Amino acid sequence: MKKFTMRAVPLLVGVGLGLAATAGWSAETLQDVMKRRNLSQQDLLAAAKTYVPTGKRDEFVAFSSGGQSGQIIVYGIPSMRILKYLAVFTPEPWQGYGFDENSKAVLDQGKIDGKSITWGDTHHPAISETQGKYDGQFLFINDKANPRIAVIDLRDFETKQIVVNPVFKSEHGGAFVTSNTEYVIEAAQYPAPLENKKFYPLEEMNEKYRGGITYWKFDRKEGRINPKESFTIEAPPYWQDLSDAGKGPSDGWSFTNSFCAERYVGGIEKGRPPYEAGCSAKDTDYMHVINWKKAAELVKAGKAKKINGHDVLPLEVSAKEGVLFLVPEPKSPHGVDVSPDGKYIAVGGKLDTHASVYSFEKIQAAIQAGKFESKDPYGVPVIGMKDALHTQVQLGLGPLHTQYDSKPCVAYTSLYVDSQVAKWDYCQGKVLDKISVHYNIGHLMTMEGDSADPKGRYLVALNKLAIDRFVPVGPLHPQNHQLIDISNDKMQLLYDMPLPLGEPHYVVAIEATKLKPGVRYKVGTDSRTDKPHPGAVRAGEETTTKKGNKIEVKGTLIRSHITPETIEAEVGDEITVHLTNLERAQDETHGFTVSTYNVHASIEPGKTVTVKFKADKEGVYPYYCTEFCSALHLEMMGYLLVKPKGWKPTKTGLASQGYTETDYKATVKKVADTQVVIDSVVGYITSVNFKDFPDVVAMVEDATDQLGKMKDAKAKHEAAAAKKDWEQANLWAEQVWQYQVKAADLGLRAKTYLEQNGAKKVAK
Ligand code: RUQ
Ligand code: CUA
Repeated sequence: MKKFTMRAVPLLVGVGLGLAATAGWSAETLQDVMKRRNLSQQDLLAAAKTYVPTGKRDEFVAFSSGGQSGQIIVYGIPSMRILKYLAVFTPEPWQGYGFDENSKAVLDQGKIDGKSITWGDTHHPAISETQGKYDGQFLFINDKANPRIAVIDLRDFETKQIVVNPVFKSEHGGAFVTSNTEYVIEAAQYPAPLENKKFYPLEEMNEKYRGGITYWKFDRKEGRINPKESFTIEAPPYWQDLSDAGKGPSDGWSFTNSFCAERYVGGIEKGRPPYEAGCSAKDTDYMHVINWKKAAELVKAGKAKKINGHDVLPLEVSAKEGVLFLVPEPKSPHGVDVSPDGKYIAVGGKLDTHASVYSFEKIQAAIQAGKFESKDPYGVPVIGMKDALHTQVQLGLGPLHTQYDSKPCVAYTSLYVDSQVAKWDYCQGKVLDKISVHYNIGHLMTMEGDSADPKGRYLVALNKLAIDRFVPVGPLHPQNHQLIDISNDKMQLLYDMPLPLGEPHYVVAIEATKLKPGVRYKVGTDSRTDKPHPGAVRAGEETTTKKGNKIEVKGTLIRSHITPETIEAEVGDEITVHLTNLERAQDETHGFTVSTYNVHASIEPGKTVTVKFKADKEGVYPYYCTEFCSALHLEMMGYLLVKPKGWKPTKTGLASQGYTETDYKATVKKVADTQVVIDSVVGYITSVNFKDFPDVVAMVEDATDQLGKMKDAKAKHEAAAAKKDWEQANLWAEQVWQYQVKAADLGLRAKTYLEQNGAKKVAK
């Protein structure tokens, strides 16, 4: 290897000793622990099934809706350890989301009628699919309250795009993707006029209010939704609820259920029975069966009308051209889930005891034969329930959502009222097992269980209520996700996981090995656009420029300093700071904030981020790095000096530290001693096959960088010493030592890594 003359630091080397004296506690046996903690054999078995030993990783990664937090919660299965919150619709300070300019631009895409909306009611995450199987590239999630869809790139787990639905006022049946992620489906919930900012009275519900299903075109290469090629299918003012896309034989079709097909209008203040009474009065509602491929062709052929500048396929066209069909579903349906082979569609009815399994083949046969039992008031053909049903299975009270097992014909359905999960055979139509959950389960989720290739193994019950399961934390309880082992005939409850961030509605879980996120960006990347950031600079190219009252800083971050260390401004100046993290080592993120100016950024290795603010008050404002990034992290700071207009300095030069020749010599000796230790670490690293470990290579590169800077500082202290300027000489010698410290920090981490990962000796 190149000149890698590292010198470690006594302070870092001494740490490894001194822990050996504590071996005494391992004397307790398993039996002792069971007794002391009052654990049963069952508990132990459950623990063994969920425990992921220190240093090991989970088999699956779950992406949970964050409910009202507007975020996504990422956790591992089976450990149920939370790994990250993904900032989506809501500002999140750790990630700088909504506090730096680049992420603000993403949040701003979600403005509605010019208004910033800083929260979301997220319901359904969806992982991108290829041929119906999770491919681990992208994640989508909807916002029910403010009809929007967000796109998250799983290369860096960052939100890249928010699109606002141009015609809905609320939505629920999204995000669901088609088999090859051609489209992301989003269905409305509460009917409203499709035209924006247009009033019609409730009396005109039947004529002027509409539902719909939007098909957002996804451009996989760009990693973004293309709104121009997206369209909406106008639907009757039934309350569209959930959706799912067909796959295999049903690819090209999608299914959206609905409730309140009564089109009931409540109004208790006018003496009318409430919505809940009127909306569930009839025995059936309608599943919408949609030929989206045909719809896309019709839109291309110019059959859509523009509403709010967006293509909407009119109801008459869909009814006439064979795009939209309805099939009755039992009482207040909820959940519509296509089987892995694409042949069946399971629907739960909140006020029914059955799950209804529809056959796609039968639906097609009825359509082909033109066999319809009626038309709805909008002229949409209705297929008879009997002509579409494969089977109905009595499961229990309040069946909602269904997920599939890796075993053929096996499905799981949540029973809200019974607080149970039913395991059943949807081919034969029989119940196989039931298990109680705590309490009032909404969605449930099996591993990749809504894809064409479910993995079985585990099921998570997303319980709406936790009640008594956890240590009380006040009237607002956490949610309870319960992990259930489904690998055997009988289901086994393994673990309760409190989720303290909104009400998660749905979760999707993918095999961890399918995710391949990066650990750093190409230097100078704007992560929100995936393009080179115009404010990026390399080491030594940092600039601060002032034009009129605009100050622009192009700075860098590397352990342990921010360049520049001073920003001078006058009251009223507008300050833009672009910062590039120059680190290559994994996990060396720096943060950046300026006291009392409400800006913050998280700058991961390679990233460039911009913060902007107006220096509207005179004073002295420290800025600093907010991530504990090295032993000298606390020194990673600088001052923003905001001077009054026309201010003139009265004093020049800084106070002397009073360093003498003795101080300088002591520092030089410290540097020499440190070098000896560094050399031994370098000796070790270069004696093994460190080049086979990319993480170590990155650390070595960073350490080499640090050491590369020593030369300049050394020249400076020697030149100052020659002039007997002991102050400058000592300080520059100290700086040499700082570079050593940082290099040693990396070197020791690399050494530990190599020792723990079985590095082998190599011939020199
Ligand atoms: S919901 S509990 Cu998916 Cu919004 Cu069913
Ligand atoms: Cu960088 Cu702390």
